[in-house]
Amino acid sequence: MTSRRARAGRAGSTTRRRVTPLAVVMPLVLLLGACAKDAPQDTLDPAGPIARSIDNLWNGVFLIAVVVFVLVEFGTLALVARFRRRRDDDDLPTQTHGNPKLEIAWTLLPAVVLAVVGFFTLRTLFDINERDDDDLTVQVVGQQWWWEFAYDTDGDGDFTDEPVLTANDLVVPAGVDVNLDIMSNDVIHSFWIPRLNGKKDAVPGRTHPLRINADEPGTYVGQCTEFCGLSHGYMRQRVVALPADEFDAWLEAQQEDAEAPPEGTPAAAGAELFTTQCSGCHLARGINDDEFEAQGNGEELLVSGNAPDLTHFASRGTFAGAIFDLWVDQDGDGIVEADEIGGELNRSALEAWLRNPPAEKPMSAPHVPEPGDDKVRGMPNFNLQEEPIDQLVDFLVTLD
Ligand code: HEC
Ligand SMILES: [Cu+2]
Repeated sequence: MTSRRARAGRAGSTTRRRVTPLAVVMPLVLLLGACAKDAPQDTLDPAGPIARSIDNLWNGVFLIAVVVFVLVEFGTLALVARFRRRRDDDDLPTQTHGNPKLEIAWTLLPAVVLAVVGFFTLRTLFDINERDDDDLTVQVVGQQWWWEFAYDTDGDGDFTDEPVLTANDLVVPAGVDVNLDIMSNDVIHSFWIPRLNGKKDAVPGRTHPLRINADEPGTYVGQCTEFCGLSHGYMRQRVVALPADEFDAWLEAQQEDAEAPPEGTPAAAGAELFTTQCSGCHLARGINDDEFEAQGNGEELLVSGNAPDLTHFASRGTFAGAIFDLWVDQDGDGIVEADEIGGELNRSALEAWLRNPPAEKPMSAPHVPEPGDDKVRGMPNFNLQEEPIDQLVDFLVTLD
């Protein structure tokens, strides 16, 4: 006959056996995860002066925290060991109440430590937020689920009189401060490029300033860090820092209109399709200006009132919230860098996007919208056939 206790004992030991590997594996996974090499979104690996001053502050605060932790933990352990109950001794230790000297000390000491930390934190905060209005300013607009960047090229504080409007890739000159004015068209998002600065929320109806500065030309990745609905996990952003002369050339080129593809080519057929099917939301300047305006600039169809400007679509490294590579990542480091843009087209990804966008990236855009319908979030499925998809892709890559 098995007693209840024996059964309970067996059950207990099986749970224990199941729990033990998990208890070992979980901390190990965390520990190993923290050891990741080549992690592109590493705040502890700052790539510019602003991120570096945050890192310096963090190092100091961490050091203080380690000292406090060691003192408190080892102090507690020492006291436990010293006053533990001994086998032959059932007496309580001498009971005391209060020790003014000790209590004053452990009130004052933390206050002093916090005041020191607070001083350096505030100093860093003021330091990294000080901006010079003569620096290039870019308006950053978060929306479900991608970022738009508008450039104030003449420095007059207005972003709408400039035709420089792009998405996903925030192109900046390397080695100088760039001001960002961060906003949102729908819900709260948060802009973060960990190697260049801290996070800043994008809140509808407000403009939040941020500054970035990248020492070296390169591509710095980040992601939206405020839950913003269905595809929040598929909302990324990149900063592409270029040498000054390349940046100037980029800025010039972005101001040009797109050129219509030569007549009779598949790309020309694509442009035609684009004008009829896509003008409700997307503009390619020089291609569908009139239709875009007539069909409501995206405002009639979209909750955010806005879809990516495609005038220079092919000059970007990624698309759809920087989730998909537009060009093949030649060196296999997981990031399409400036010198890989315009190389080998990642054609299958772009075709898949046009075949059924909500299947590639979850979006609440279930059907082909008409003006007057409920507004949609994201790009709907147009049930396009393979031939028009090919033609559209041929057209889209001419938009460089
Ligand atoms: C109802 C509005 C709407 C229509 C119509 C529409 N799109 Fe889109 N499109 C969007 C939105 C919104 C996004 C951004 C989706 C995201 O990244 O989450 C997008 C993204 C894209 C992108 C990626 C752009 C980038 O830089 O990230 C391409 C390319 C594109 N659309 C092509 C097309 C083509 C071609 C058509 C016509 C067949 C079309 N779209 C019609 C709303 C629309
Ligand atoms: Cu977001």
